Amino acid sequence: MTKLCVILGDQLSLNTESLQQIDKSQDYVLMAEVKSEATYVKHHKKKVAFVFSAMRHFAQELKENDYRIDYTAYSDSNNKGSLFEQVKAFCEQHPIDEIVIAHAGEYRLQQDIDSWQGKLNIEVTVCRDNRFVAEQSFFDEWANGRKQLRMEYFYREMRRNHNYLMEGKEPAGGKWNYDSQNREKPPKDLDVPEPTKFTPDDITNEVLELVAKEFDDHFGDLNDFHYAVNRTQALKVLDEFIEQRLEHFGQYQDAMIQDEPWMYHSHISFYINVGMLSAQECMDAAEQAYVSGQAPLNSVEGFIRQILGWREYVKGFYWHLMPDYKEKNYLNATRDLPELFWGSDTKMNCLKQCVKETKENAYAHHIQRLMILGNFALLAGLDPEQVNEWYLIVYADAYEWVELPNVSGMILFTDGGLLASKPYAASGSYINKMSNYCQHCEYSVKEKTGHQACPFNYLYWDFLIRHRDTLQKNPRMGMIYRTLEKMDGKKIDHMLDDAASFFERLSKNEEV
Ligand code: FAD
Ligand code: DLZ
Ligand code: SF4
Repeated sequence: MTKLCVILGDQLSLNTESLQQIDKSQDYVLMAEVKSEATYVKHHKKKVAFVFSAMRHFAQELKENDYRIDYTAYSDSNNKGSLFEQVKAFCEQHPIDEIVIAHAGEYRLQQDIDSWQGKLNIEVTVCRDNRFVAEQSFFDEWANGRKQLRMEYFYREMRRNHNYLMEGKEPAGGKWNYDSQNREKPPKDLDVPEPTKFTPDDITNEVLELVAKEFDDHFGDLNDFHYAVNRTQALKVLDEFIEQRLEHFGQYQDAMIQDEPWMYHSHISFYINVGMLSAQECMDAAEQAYVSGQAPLNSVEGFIRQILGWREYVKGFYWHLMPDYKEKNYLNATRDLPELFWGSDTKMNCLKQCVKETKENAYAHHIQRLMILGNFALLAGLDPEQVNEWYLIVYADAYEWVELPNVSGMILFTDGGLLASKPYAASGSYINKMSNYCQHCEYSVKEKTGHQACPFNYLYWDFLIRHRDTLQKNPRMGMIYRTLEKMDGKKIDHMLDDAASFFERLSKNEEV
């Protein structure tokens, strides 16, 4: 009885469930860099480079651990172009009785895997995806019968069940959530630590050459590649985060500073999403820093909430609601994604900075993704399909299970309130409060109408007016609609005119 274990590019852990099912003295492991996965969307160059290099390093680790590994590189002459064809070719040459694979992270690929058994006439066993703390059935049971799926309540159950930051049955410090202490405006002289960087080794350099040649037409810069590509390096990123950044993580979680793309965030999403780091070890390290007095509770709780709360929640949410969730468009948004998302000129400094950093790093931190890029996509009524594709392309941590709920549910409100209780819409004053972008902008954040006015100001009101019938019944939007009622009619007309002219220029891809 010989088994073939297939390891996907985001399953790079010796603890992957499928590896536990095989006997390494006689079974095989297959990994392949394939065109179908590398181009189903035109991933950022740095994302492809990161995944390929991480895959090659993991294959080396498997070899060192005596696994019989069949690795197909992108340019190999026997590369068949898709995972299925690669597996099929292997099974034609070897007597394979069973294929084992851990559940894929994306619906489209899992659908494909589900068809392999019928097509190959070989038993295919799909194992649990143990990159997550909770089983899918836990989320499904929690979600069944609820009209709204609020992360906060899911998170509390996860804290209790997995005993993170608990003092008996009570949350550490008496509160579940310390976000009220976590929204500080960044001070002028903040000295943000440098991110952990690595010099590319021979394997990475070879991959960088390959990507430069084969993926030249993909978005993104390839130069200055400094990411971790193996577990030892990823652990160093985690350690340095705990030592240098965690203390201020909560305090500056929502802050943005010009030319500071990394801030006090952990930069572990690339690694945790490909299995190089486990969710548990990241949270354990943070909790330990709290216990030893190295980091305050507001930071540690905030960090653990992102992983035990948000990360687990969006994964459960995705599998609970796919495939229908992808089709939702509650606000009937249809505008094409403008060229400025791909780096064409814009006078809006906050957008310019976030797109520039995204292009350079295949990374932007949460509040840039949510309150600058996402807020603009929401206010401008951009087509959800195009916005989702953009986010899936540009970030090196993007896989549909995490990208789709964040984009459709959190920023675009396509589900009408299943994930978020209200749209995350904001005017320029929020951006001015949480960043110093406005100080470097050609627009004036203080002006509400006219050529100099910050577009976020009139687009915000235009959005609220455009969707008044749908949104004003939302209890959390009542106050803002009451403010609108009291606004001067002429001022409203002026803002609507400004928004119309902005959209006209945007649709012609003129500089805005
Ligand atoms: P930190 O701020 O240090 O947070 C720690 C960890 O918590 C992250 O590494 C991540 O694993 C987890 N986390 C934090 N927020 C979220 C969240 N909202 N959902 C799920 N996990 C979370 N994250 C991705 O991993 N892939 C994506 O494709 C992705 N797309 C996003 C799209 C939008 C519109 C928004 C608003 C958020 C998106 N996020 C995504 C969530 C979040 O922005 C990133 O996880 C985070 O910026 C990664 O950087 P970090 O590791 O420095 O995170
Ligand atoms: C993201 C990615 C890329 C760029 N390339 C490959 C690849 O060549 N081979 C592979 O097995 N996986 C790759 N991946 C990761 C997959 O796209 C990922 O496993 C699915 O999207 C499911 O999450
Ligand atoms: Fe962005 Fe408006 Fe501030 Fe300019 S003024 S940076 S467009 S929020």
